[in-house]
Amino acid sequence: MQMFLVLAVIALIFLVIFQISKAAEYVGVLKGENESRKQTNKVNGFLMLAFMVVGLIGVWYCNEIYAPKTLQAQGSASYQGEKVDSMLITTLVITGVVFIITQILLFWFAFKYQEKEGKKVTFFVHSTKLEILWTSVPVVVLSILVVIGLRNWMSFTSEAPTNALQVEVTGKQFGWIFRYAGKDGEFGKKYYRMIDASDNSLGLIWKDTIVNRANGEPQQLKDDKYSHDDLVMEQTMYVIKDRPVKLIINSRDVIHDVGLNHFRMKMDAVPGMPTTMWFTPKYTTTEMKERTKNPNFQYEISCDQMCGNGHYSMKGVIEVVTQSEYDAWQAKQKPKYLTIFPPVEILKTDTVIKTTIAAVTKK
Ligand SMILES: [Cu+2]
Repeated sequence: MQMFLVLAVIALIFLVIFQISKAAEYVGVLKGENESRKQTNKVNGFLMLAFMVVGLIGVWYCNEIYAPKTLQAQGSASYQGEKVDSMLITTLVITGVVFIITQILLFWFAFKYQEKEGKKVTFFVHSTKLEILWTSVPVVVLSILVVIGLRNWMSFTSEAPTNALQVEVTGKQFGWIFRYAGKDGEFGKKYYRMIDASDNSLGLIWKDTIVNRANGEPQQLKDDKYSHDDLVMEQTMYVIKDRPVKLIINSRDVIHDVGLNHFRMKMDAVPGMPTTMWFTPKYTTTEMKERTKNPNFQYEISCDQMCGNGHYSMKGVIEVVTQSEYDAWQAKQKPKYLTIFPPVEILKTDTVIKTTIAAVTKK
């Protein structure tokens, strides 16, 4: 309803402008061409001022309505993201001030210096001082912004703190695969030719095997013990409040992009070229539900790179929990390796039971 009213007001304003210009045209016909031009000139001058006032009010009004609906209003959910927010605010304040000053000057000049009887235009060709001024000021201001940006970028992509939780994130058409190093703290090796959609989505080398290279030559792969306790899961990633998390980002097919809007983080997932970034979550998911007053709140991992026809469906969930909740969750997880290759003892017990049953049935 509100939107309809806004559109109706805009349509009415245009109608009024149209009617005024029509009326001016008729006046012109009656008064003669020269007189009419002077009249139109005056009307246009006033319209410029009106457009400026309406436009600036519109900018302020849209900001009032839409700003609270953006993620900006929630605040950053990571400590590093606060720096991103402060950069955004600084840039918006600088460009906002420049925008308002230039727009006011633009429309005010159009009104003030309209054609008038006996008024002559100043002939002004060049001013070196002015050129230097309006080149150097933006150069200095933009350089400062870029340097601050680079410094922050380098800190998010530099070596993570030693206590950081490491999570490997792999993008695929269309979803996310997360891997934790398990108890040994080391990620097992993987090889893309080992990828099997049914039980080895990352291509972990967890048995001695021979695969064919792209050129057809056989290649011997050696079982990597570190892969045996790796935890592999899809769609939901667990991270810990107040503990840095380092993401090691890969892609299994095309270029994806790990977009973490609540944490103000983003990084491309490039096939064959792992990228990294780290951040420290500030609020647990439960705390965020209270902060946003939204019981269904979820931290989202989205794909920020058009990657195919299912791109829109690449929504993953991040659960930010406390250290104890994380430990409890981790204790419940079973490494994928154990599902594919059940421990020998179980097999043995299973065989004993089967033999006993067979023996009993025989009797
Ligand atoms: Cu994608």
